[in-house]
Parts: sequence; structure tokens; C-alpha cells
Amino acid sequence: MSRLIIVSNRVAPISEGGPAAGGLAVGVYDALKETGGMWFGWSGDVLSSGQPQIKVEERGPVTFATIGLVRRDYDQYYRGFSNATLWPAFHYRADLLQYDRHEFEGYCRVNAWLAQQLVPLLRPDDVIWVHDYHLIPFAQALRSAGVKNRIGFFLHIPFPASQVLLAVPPHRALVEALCSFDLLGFQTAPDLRAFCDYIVNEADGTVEASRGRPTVVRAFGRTLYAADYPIGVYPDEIAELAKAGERGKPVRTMKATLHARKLIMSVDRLDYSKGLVERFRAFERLLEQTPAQRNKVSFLQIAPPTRADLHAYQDIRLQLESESGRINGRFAELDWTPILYIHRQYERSVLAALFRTAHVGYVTPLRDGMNLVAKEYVSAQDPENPGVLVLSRFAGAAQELHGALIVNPVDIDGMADALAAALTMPLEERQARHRDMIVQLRENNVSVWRDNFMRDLQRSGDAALGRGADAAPAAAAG
Ligand code: ADQ
Repeated sequence: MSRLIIVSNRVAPISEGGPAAGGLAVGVYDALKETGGMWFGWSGDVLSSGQPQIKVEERGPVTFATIGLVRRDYDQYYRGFSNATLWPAFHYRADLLQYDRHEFEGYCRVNAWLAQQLVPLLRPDDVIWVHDYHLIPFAQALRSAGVKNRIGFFLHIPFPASQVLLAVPPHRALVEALCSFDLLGFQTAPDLRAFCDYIVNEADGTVEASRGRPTVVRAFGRTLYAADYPIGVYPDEIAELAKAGERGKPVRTMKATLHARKLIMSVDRLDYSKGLVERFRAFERLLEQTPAQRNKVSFLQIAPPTRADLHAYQDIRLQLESESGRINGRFAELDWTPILYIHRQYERSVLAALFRTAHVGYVTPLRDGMNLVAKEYVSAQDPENPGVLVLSRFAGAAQELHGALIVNPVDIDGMADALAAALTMPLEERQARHRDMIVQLRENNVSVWRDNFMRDLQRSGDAALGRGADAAPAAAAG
């Protein structure tokens, strides 16, 4: 069997059950620890002087190969083009997009440099799986260095509609770079459609979709495959963790604080794409419009800050602190604080146990590639007495979790209505909705996600060799 090489911007070795803020780290590590292989990428260190050196470490079945970045590379590649240009644009926030040509050059330069670091570690039959928007030019860079291996790419965030992508000045160079991969994976069918739309209408390419098979894309002189592979979780493992944590200290403390009140719970990285301000306001609207819920429900928002050196992230943090203070000031009583807003990270086991305690999982991003929290919340529930998921239609997870109450995250009244409905939903309906979603989560767990992608990537070399549609591999998930 070929060795699997995972490449992602950040390599985050995570301990079993330990804290891991970031869906990519959770999904990728769960997938890699089963098959074994190598995980290559940035160590997270930023060097103020000296030349970064690659560090190779074996941990069980996984080899971690990591390297630091010098300050200028960090600023241009990571902080600049990846997170101030691509992240907002791909989350439909063209208003927050900043563009600097030097940063784009830095982004391409770092991709080429990282590819050069990887080349000596590669064997001829390795299969390379590159992850996410930081590394769009990575296959192009490997090809320039003479690498002939199969290379796939999975985009964890949404792929935007063409009219939004056109706002990123080097959009054509980016899509051309994507076409150097042998297989492109997207989270959902709408993301795949948006990519195909660009290929046909902006890049003079063609796409050949056939039911149950990856789409064959011909553009920029290459033939490749593209499909949707919704990332999953291991629902039964999460349920076990949640059950085991039920009598643990964090849950006991939480229950003591609640005094039999109901709990609405959200967990996110602190990011403007997660719709936190609108979510706080919808909770306020619930208390405003439904006086019976006052002092009967608390809202726990866990949101550890990320990318704190970017202005947009400092702004959202200030805005949320002001909103939670304002709403608490308006409704709090001596024995009740409506919003508990916490900045720290928790261990996965603690989060799972808290999810099980929560009557409502409140997951309302403005845009999200998938959103694993929605899947983790459902997995952690007690099937005999499950909570209700309130889920944004703009989270990729909404394509699969039809048992959730689906909301538009900018419709404050609509979200307040959904919260009220979730808090009073009869047991039978909660059980039926939960059953429906858990079946879906089991059918499409992380192993299925990885296996479907790997199966199609193994066969995708046929596309690179120009054998075209007849050689298209079997169906992708979802
Ligand atoms: P993220 O934007 O990071 O991931 P998400 O999918 O919700 O979003 O993953 C967050 C993960 O980090 C979850 O597993 C969650 O439990 C964990 N986490 C969050 N806050 C935490 C805290 N305070 N303590 C401990 N753990 C915490 C990106 C895309 C998503 C996509 C994933 C995976 O933006 O759309 O679902 O990749 O593909």
C-alpha cells in the first residue's frame, strides 16, 4: 500500500482527548492515526533570525515533519494572503478582503519553499494529500520540482461563487494552480458547483459530471477530477467520551451553576465568519420576546481567540465583549447571568460532556465549510433524551443534518423563534430528529471521508495521464 503524506499549513500533533481548536487538526489527525504515514507542514514557530530547519519526529504510526517560518514569510504567506485575503473572500466577506501583491508573491514563494523541503522526504509511490487554502499552489510547486506522485487537495472552507472569487485579484492564477492537482475535494455539492461554474464561465474549461462519479474537469491544459467529500466525525467515540465525562467535575460545576435551568451551548474559534454577534442578539431577542424564558435558560459561548494579530479579529473580539456585557447588564439578576462567555480551550472530552448537558446546540455561522461542532454536538447527545441542534443553512453540515432546526444566521427573529421551539420541543420529536442525524453521521464518519477521497485519488492518475472520463473512478461520498 502506498504511504500517505498529509500536507497542511499547520501540523498540530494532538494528544488523545486533548484540546484542539481547529477542525482541520481534528479531522486530519483522526484520519491519519488509523492508516499511519507522514504529516508535513509549519511547526507554528516564527523565527526572528536564522534559517528554519526541518524536524522529523515519530509518534506511533505517524511521522511528523515540521519546519518554522521566518517573520517575513509568516507575515506575507500566513497573516497576509492566506488570512487577510483568501479567508474573508472564501467566506463571502469581500468587505473585509485586503490585498497586497507582495503578499501574494510571498504566498507563492513560501509554497515553493515548503515544496522543496518536502521533496527529499518523498518516495516514488507516496500519495500526497494537501489540505486547505494556504496551500493552493503546492502541487504546481511540486510539479515544477519534478514530482510525479499523485497529489490531491481538500478545501476545508467554502469555495465561493465566481462573482465573489473575482474580487481576489489573482483569482485566475489560483484556479490554474488548483488544476495542477489530480483530485480536488470540496466539502459540499454547492462548493463543487461554484468551482465548476468558474471553470466553465471564467476559465474556458469544461466539466463532465456524471451521477455518482467525480466530475472530470479539463482546464489550463490539464485533466483532473473534482468531487464533494463532506468531512465527518467518529460519532460513537464522541458519545463514549461524552458519557464518560457526565459525572466529571466540569459537568458537575456547570450543572450547579445552572440550578436546573436549561442550557444553550456554542463552541467556535473566535472568528467573524461564525456569526457570533448575530447569535448573541438572537438570544437577546428570545429573552425580550419570551419573558417566560428569563431566568430559565443560560447561554454558554466558548470561543478561544485565533489570529489575534489581525485587526478584523481584534474588532470581532471587542464587539462580542461589548454585546455580552450589554445583554447581561440588561437581563441579569442576582442569581442569573444569561450569557457565559468563555475564551479558553477545553479538552475534547470536556467539550463532549458539556455538549451532552446542553439542551440546545446553537451553531449559526454566516459561512462555514462544514462545521464539526454541529456534528460533535449531535454525536454527544443521549439518544433517550437528546438536545436539539439549531443550525445555520450556510454551514456545510446543513446539507446533511436535516434533523436540525435550520436557520438563516442574519434573521435575528427567525433564530429567536428556533431557540424557543428547541427549548420546548417534545421528547418524541427530539428523539426522531436525533435518530435521523445519528444515522447520517455514522454512515459518513471520518474514515469514510478519508477512504472515499483516497480511493478516488489512487485512481486519479488516470486523469493525469489523459485517459479522461472513461477512466473516472467510482462515486465520491455525498
Ligand atoms: P474550523 O473553522 O476550525 O475548521 P470547526 O469545523 O467547527 O471549525 O472545527 C472546530 C474544531 O475545534 C471542533 O472539533 C471543535 O470541537 C474544536 N474546538 C473549537 N473550540 C474549541 C475549544 N474552545 N476547546 C477545544 N476545542 C475546540 C475548518 C473549517 C470548517 C470545517 C473544518 C474541518 O472552517 O468549516 O468543518 O475545518 O474540515
